[in-house]
Amino acid sequence: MTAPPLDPVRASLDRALHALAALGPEPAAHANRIGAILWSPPRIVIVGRLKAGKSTLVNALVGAAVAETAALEATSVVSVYQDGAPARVEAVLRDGSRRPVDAARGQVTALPVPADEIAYLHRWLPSAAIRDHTLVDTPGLATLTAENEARTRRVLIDGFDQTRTASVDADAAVFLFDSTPRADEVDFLRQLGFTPLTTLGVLSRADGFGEGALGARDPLAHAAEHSVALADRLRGTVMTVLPIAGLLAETSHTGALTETDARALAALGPIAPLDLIDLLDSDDPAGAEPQVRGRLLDLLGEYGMIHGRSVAAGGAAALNDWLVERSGVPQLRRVLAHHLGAFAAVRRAGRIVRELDQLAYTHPARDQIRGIVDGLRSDPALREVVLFGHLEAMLEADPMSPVTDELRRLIENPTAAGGLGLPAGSAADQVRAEAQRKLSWAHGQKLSTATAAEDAALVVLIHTYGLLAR
Ligand SMILES: Nc1nc2c(ncn2[C@@H]2O[C@H](COP(=O)(O)OP(=O)(O)O)[C@@H](O)[C@H]2O)c(=O)[nH]1
Ligand SMILES: [Mg+2]
Repeated sequence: MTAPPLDPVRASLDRALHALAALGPEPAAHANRIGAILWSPPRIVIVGRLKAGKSTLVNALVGAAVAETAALEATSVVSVYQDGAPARVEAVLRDGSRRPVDAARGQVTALPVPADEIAYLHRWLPSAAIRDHTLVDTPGLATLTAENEARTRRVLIDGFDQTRTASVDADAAVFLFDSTPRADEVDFLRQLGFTPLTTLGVLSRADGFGEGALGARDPLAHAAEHSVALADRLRGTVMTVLPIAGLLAETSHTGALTETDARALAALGPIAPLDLIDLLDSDDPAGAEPQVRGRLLDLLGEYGMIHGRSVAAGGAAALNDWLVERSGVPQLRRVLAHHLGAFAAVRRAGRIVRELDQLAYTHPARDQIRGIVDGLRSDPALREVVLFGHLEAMLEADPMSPVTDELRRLIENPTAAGGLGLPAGSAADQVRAEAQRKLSWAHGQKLSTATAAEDAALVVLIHTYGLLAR
């Protein structure tokens, strides 16, 4: 087996770390520590209110029922899901020490110490679905329990630079809400320090959206429409909003559905939707035994039961395919792989540059380390990483500045024309002229910058436009 080729960003960072290690045994120890960040997959944290459907979505993405969704003790602590064999669970305590945790088929039934002594549960399971990014399930914010919120904050914010060992170090976030997110949820998300490029919005429980399964409108279509409006309204917070029915995906992706289930569902076919819902609350054995109907409801929800009946006549495999398609999860996976995951990797690379920067200030070999960092910053392979760092700083300092928009467009559009706001396929001389125009604009801005972040960002913009103008 040969190792996959390094992408250019990682290759550059790897070279820089080797140069650092060559400075002596002590710098080599730092290189090893920073290298561990480089070689572990980016972490994507799932945040949202209690009962928003976070753990259900984690199960769907992992393809196994590993995240507890019942009101167990384990639902109140942060869990980190990482690809690895053998499947096992460790509790990382707040002092950084680790304890093994009993887990039967991945499910944690009891914690080895009280929940507030635990920073997070570290769970390994062999799953290709989490090979490229580690998933972090959180207990949920606000409402109901102030304690859960403190636990989520502790790991994600305070834990971030204070207790490095116990911190989760997430690179991107999936933000779940089941209608319109509340102001306090959006605030919390901003405090986590993610940018719109590293935050994906999910309109969860889309199968029950609006008037629900019995309403005049199809809830999934209604949710899709609402998602577009929300994406526009939350443009400063999320990259986009996707409607997701996590329950349907959990059932189909974990292989829970049997041929018996499909037959039982199909047998309910002749019953009118309203009568079917009434029947779910009664002991009447019509169509199927109450406990069979209860199981179907747990697996499919009201929407899946009402609309899945005709599909179920074609068997469990057909029903499974229908659930996958209706859930919206294939689309979510694509965004995770190509957009959110990609920006998470960019952000992680930026963290490595910042770690090196820190050393260049504090280490006795600061001059050599400064040389290594300067080399990285001017490396064309790291152009996006450097721009991204400035975008993060600008979103913090002055999100409304036109400089922020310029940075965002350059990062989101890999082509020269797109980065300058020109249509794809613009002629080379048009691209040069536009770059020249923006160069003059940036020089003008540089005369009266509002913040230090803007001043630093303009230096990089001027350099970038200068390259494009040639
Ligand atoms: N109908 C429906 N129910 C869902 C969906 N996602 C989650 N649920 C249910 O909502 C409840 C809370 O889900 P859970 O994933 O534990 O929420 P968490 O607190 O955010 O982790 C569970 O009973 C789930 O079965 C969904 O997409 N559709
Ligand atoms: Mg949960």
